[in-house]
Amino acid sequence: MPIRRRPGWDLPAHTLSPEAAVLDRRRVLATTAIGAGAIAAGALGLRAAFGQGRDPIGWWEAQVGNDPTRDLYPAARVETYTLDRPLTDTRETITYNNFYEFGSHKGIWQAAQRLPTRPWTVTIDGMVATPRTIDVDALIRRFPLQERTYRFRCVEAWAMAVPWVGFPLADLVRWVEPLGGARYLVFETFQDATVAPGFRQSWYPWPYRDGLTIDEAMNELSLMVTGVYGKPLPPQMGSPVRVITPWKYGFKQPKSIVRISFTDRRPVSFWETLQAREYGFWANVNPEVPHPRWSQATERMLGTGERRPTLIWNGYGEYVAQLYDGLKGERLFA
Ligand SMILES: Nc1nc2c(c(=O)[nH]1)N[C@H]1C(S)=C(S)[C@@H](COP(=O)(O)O)O[C@H]1N2
Ligand SMILES: [Mo]
Repeated sequence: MPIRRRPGWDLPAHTLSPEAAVLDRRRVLATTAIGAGAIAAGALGLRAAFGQGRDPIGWWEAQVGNDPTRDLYPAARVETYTLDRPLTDTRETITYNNFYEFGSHKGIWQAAQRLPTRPWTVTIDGMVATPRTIDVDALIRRFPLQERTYRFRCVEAWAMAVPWVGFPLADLVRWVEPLGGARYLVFETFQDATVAPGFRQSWYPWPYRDGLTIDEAMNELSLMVTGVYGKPLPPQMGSPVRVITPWKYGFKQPKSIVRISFTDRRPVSFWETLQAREYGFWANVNPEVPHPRWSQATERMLGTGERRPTLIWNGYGEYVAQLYDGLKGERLFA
């Protein structure tokens, strides 16, 4: 049985995400010995390096000035994907994040500034015609970038509406030519304990990973995201490249990807490894299937706090419902 418990480094309870509350007692006790000191040291180093209280937008603009792909922005907007709600305020989006590598709370934007996003390579391996490792700038320049406005829904019931910039994941899949038997692809996040304190929290099954079926990856909605709000991604949002599948809960959408593997076996994700009873493979947004610990009927918009009814498939059923026709017996929620 999972229990809700406050870890030893004593975050205010309201900043601790429900996703983090899956830890069992043994793991929680282990943190007090090692975790607290390591995290405190990381935070101090950061304050020394960057100074306190800098404006998140200012940080971002400074990074954009050094980004080798900045000439690709802003990208042309594809008008097909319309929203039923206003875009979420930029500052809210870039300062309220889940990125457990940098801490199991929402306020990691400053800690994430330590992520060295260049040089950066992405390895594409497993069941593909030609496994390869590609420089991320070459990857980003390989496919035309476009802007799309999408709804985003975290399994914790907060939501936002975001203008992402990226290229269709289908373009990448076609380029790498999966072998006939390949059925899934798995995204893996960077893992470097010298830049992110979360890796010292050894009860997490690092690196962060999650996967999709090839059919899901080929769906027109699936986007390899390199930017947001007309600029390259800030580190806290998964720079230099992440994946976005807007009909799925946020945890299915790994950030700062270093590897994409093609396989014939269904992968077990980071969250599924931690708590299979709560987080499964499909993780499609569904207001009628509660999380074991809370309802999914409504969501809270970042910034405004507005409560809205959650939409089945997060409102993208016309694009994706047919992907799941043969799977009615499976848990299609989390
Ligand atoms: N590498 C990595 N990717 C991740 C996560 C994470 O902790 N690490 N959290 C996921 C979860 S739970 C959510 S809700 C989204 C949050 O994305 P955002 O912070 O850019 O809004 O990132 C997802 N991708
Ligand atoms: Mo999430």
